[in-house]
Amino acid sequence: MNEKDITRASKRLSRHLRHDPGGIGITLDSSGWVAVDTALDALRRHGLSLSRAQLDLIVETNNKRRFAFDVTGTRIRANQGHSVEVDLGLTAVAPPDVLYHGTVAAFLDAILREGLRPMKRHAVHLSSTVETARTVSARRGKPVILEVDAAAMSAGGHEFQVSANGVWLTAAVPPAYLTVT
Ligand code: HQG
Repeated sequence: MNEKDITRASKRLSRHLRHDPGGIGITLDSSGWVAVDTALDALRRHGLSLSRAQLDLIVETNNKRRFAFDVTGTRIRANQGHSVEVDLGLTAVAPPDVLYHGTVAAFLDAILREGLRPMKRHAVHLSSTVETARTVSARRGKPVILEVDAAAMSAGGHEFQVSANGVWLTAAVPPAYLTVT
């Protein structure tokens, strides 16, 4: 598999493990897991043939560690980013004092008015570094970086979780905690 094939397969996995399991006829359990054999069979029936070794390579080399196997190695899930209902079983943890969110100018007025909302996903995605926030926003255009006063949010009772791949998650960020950098 070359890099292009790996990226293509990774995008396909993201789609079905986060948003559209039904598109290949699989069902995720309540924690987002599906049996590896089931997923590979379903992908094969829908035009993407991957061996287990190739799947291992995709999971291991993914730049954002988007996927994980369970401890037995027989099930796979996306680490975060779902739009389908799943409970990842993450516990609330104290965030760093400051977190960042990358967006674009077109969304700024709405965000400063109503705060950050999860939109189609389960949670608002935040990062501990400006660099990651910049990369996230650069997918959409010229980055606008928002600083989130996570310490004040936490003190105010807002809960934070961190996914297995280091993405900070929270239900919503009211405008009072946001500063445009
Ligand atoms: C914006 C990718 C209007 C928000 C990335 C964002 C990330 C609002 C968009 C991960 C708003 C939602 C998540 C409001 C938020 N009004 N717009 N009130 N509140 N927005 O993709 O954080 O490659 O769901 O600024 O790298 O951009 O898929 O969230 O622009 O880690 O693994 O609404 O997705 O990861 O977009 O990205 P998204 P995101 P993967």
